[in-house]
Amino acid sequence: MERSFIMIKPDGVQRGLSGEIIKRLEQKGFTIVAMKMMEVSRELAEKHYDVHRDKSFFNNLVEFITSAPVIAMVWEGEGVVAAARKLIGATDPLNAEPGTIRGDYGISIGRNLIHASDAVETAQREIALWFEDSELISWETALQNWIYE
Ligand code: IDP
Ligand code: MG
Repeated sequence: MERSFIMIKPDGVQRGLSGEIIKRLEQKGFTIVAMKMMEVSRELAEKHYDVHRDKSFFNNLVEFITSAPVIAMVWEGEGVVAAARKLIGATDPLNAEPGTIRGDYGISIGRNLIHASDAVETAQREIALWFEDSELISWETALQNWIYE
């Protein structure tokens, strides 16, 4: 079953939107495989955003992600990587559609509330970066047959 790395960023936690964000993923039918609240080290933040290392916003991004606690999660379900990106909306909240998390709750690109892996291979890299294998809980919801045909 497909998995995605999803993180509620410091602004999402501070604004009390963690429950709302988790609720949206949960109600879609996806399941939580791992979840931890944590303070992010500079080293981890830089590895996570390595692809953006040469961008002008890289330093601000790392500063921000390490500035206050985040909630790091792994979610599971059919097509969860692409579906989570849709639920989250465009990177710039002002361009994100209403009904998406960023579209409903954000304004600034540097305060867009949530991260989600952008591809299945990225998800595998990010999950391995943020979690030990022993932290991932394999389980099947009793609602399986009511969510999947
Ligand atoms: P994504 O989070 O939608 O995948 P990416 O392009 O991977 O977007 O960028 C990672 C994060 O870097 C974004 O979520 C956003 O917080 C920040 N970011 C991206 N582009 C800009 C920018 O132009 N200015 C400031 N921050 C940016
Ligand atoms: Mg990205």
